[in-house]
Amino acid sequence: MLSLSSPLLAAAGAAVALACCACGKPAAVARTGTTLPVTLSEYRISPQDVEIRAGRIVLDVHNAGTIAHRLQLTAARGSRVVAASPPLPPGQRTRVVVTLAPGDYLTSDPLDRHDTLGQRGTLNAR
Ligand SMILES: [Cu+2]
Repeated sequence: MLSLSSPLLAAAGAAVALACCACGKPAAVARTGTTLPVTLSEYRISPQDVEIRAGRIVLDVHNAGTIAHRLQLTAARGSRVVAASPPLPPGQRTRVVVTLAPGDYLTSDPLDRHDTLGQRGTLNAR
């Protein structure tokens, strides 16, 4: 009978932990408060995966890149666009106010298909 202290069990535990780390996906950033700073750059949205409280949210969008970018927020189910910023020149910022029901959303920059180059992420409102 395997005891909890057995080296085999310890090895199995380590293998599971390694497998989790290997997936490489950082845990979603949890944000409190109603303002979410979002930084756009070539070709990234930061934070990429974020959890925030549902309700009225101010997306404080800053283009830290060297080309124009914009932010689009889409409902994960049914892909309805719930909020979007205008295209922002490099260095510019804008605030987008949106009221989010609890649920999953996708962030992306559809400008010149930047989303296909990796400029996308997830937002979970809970
Ligand atoms: Cu972009």
